Amino acid sequence: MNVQLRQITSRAVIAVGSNLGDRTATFAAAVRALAEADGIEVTAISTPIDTVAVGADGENPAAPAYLNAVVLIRTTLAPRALLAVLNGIEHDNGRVRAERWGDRTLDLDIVDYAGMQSSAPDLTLPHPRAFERSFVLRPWLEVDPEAVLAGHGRVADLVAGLDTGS
Ligand code: A4P
Ligand code: MG
Repeated sequence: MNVQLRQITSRAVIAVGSNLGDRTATFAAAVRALAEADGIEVTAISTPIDTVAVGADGENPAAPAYLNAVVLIRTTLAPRALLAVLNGIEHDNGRVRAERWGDRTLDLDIVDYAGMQSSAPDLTLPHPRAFERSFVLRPWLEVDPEAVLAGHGRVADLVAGLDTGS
């Protein structure tokens, strides 16, 4: 009997951030690496935007500015396997983990994985700060006007809330 097994494909949203080195080249290398990774298909790439660095105390214009973007993917990888691939791409692009929220050549976060919700510290889903981050929500809305952030609602509404401060 010839049983064909189809691998389950999930949609995920990756946030890309860079505020050290040649940010544009790093962004391009990261997208290329994602597209070439086994089990990942890139389906959309937002326009990269220049953003003021956000630290624990809010916006910090003294820190190097970020290039931020969102990449939509379809993947056959489970969430932690996907995170391991992202960490490998960060490492290949010179990421050194010195301090939390510190400046970095490349940060790749999983914003959403198939609407899954998890509070595990090593992989919190959706990303716990995505709902309040303009530099995640606006690029995501650009590539998916119907996007929904699990537990928080429509991304379009979250962006509108940022605009009005509500
Ligand atoms: N981790 C848990 N959940 C996730 C997830 N959904 N995606 C764990 C990715 N990683 C997740 O991450 C720290 C730990 O989070 C990892 O062990 C991972 O297992 P990290 O990348 O080593 O360190 P980090 O990026 O400094 O920490 P974190 O908490 O991801 O920082 P944030 O919240 O992402 O903030 N300002 C602007 N304008 N633009 C930015 O992109 N980014 C940050 C980083 C701060 N300010 C920024 C920006
Ligand atoms: Mg990170």
